[in-house]
Amino acid sequence: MTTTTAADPTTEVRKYGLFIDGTERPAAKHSERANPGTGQVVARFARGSAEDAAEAIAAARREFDSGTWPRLSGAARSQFLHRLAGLMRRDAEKLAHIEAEESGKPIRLARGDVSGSIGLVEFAASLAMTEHGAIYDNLGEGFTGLVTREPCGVVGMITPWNFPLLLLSQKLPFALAAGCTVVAKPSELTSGTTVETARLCQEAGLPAGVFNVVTGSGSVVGSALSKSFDIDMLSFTGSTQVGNTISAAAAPSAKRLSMELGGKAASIVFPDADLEAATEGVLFAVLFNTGECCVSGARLLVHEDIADAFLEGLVAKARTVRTGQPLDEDADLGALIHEQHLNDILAKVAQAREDGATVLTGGGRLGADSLAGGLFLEPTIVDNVTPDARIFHEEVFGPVLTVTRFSTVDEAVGLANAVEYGLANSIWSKNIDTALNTARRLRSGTVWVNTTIDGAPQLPGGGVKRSGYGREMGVAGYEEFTEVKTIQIRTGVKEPFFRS
Ligand code: TAP
Repeated sequence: MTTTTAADPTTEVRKYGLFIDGTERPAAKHSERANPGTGQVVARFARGSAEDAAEAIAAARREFDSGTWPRLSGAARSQFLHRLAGLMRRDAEKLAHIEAEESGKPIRLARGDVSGSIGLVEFAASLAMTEHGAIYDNLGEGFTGLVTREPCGVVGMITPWNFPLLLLSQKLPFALAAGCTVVAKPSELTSGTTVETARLCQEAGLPAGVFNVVTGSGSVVGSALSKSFDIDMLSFTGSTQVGNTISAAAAPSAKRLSMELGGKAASIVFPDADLEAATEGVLFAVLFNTGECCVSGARLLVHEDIADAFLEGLVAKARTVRTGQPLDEDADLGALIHEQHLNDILAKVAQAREDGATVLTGGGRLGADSLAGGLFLEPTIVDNVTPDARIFHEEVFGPVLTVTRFSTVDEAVGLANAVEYGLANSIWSKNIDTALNTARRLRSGTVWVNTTIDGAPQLPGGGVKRSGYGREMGVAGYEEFTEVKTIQIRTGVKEPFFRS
């Protein structure tokens, strides 16, 4: 493993307000965010109150109930989304810079997040034009059924810190395409690009009150959104624990929920895989976004016949990965989100050792030279992890790969499915029977075959089991933000029920 030199630390502190009803304004309190690689303060966010949240909800409610947005044609909403995509493209480098500095991710990845987000906005623009209801004209003479799709109303969006812009973009453009109005609450640590998006929406001509952002803590602002009776749907991405708190808080209002929660994905390597591609893929799966990724391939399940040789190659490659400051153009891995998280990861690795695992490489903090003072962790591979070890089940959310061997397809499927999560898994095999039969038996919302952490705006993603429910992206992601209404029409005279 090598480390790269520090990149440009000359950053002005960016100041963000609350974005409510078309106006950006300061709050009574604020918080500061430091770049986790350098410790330098890069942003100042408004800390919204429950009253601020109520004001934003009222604006979104008014716009949904009597504003123009839900009543516009799909073509008009599509045009707006295309304008938004154009502005995001204009500001792409700025957005990537903010994303890297606030979250600690390498700038190269942040650029990918921004272009992925633009792709989602453009895809949502196409759905605004093309999605429509259905007519049943085969119900017999004089009876016609219209199945319409209406926007589901005011949507609350609560998002985490690992992909601030991308995860917002898996929700916002689809909700806007459907005609919903929105109140978003980003993570307190990485709120910059969400407020930037509100600014761009306004520049693109979105009416005031359609998209509101209330930054601040989950326990205040997030909780206010969860409990509100004026919000029709809550779309949440984050931990299973907070998701459960939100579900309970939302229950009295019976609002619709979409829950994108934690994960513990497996990379399953069969002996007939392209082992070079699998080595790159397994490492990418666990180290992508420094392991702070819900679909991170945190568990390697490898066939016992090839395990030793495969691990030798994997460890050698892991040692060449470049960890660097977020703005370093050459960094593959960046900084972790906060100190407590880094310490939690180290504690989980220590617990794994106590449970009998062997650390093959990594396992420690990095802090030499340009990384001094930053929150950096070595890429870590932990062998001999049995299914009863805690680290086999718990989300680590860092650059830590566990290794477990299997001998049959049944055993591989059993191990992959043995965790409470079900977000994604990857299979490495050149045998179509093995690959497809295994894919069909895995309990996860996504399965990748001979690829990993891949995707396209057309392809939905989401979880099963404790990874949540609901889908984002694709047509399914758009439909989440719609309500089905059936209109039944009798023409002519219907035979009477009453005889007199
Ligand atoms: P969480 O701690 O769950 O926080 C997510 C969001 O919920 C933040 O905006 C947070 O606000 C807010 N929140 C906290 N307490 C709340 C409450 N009582 N009521 C309402 N909102 C509340 O997650 P995180 O640490 O930011 O992100 C990591 C987690 O997200 C991992 O478990 C990961 O697997 C999951 N994740 C899942 C997916 C998908 S697609 N399934 C994608 C990415 C991440 P503050 O933190 O600002 O207070």
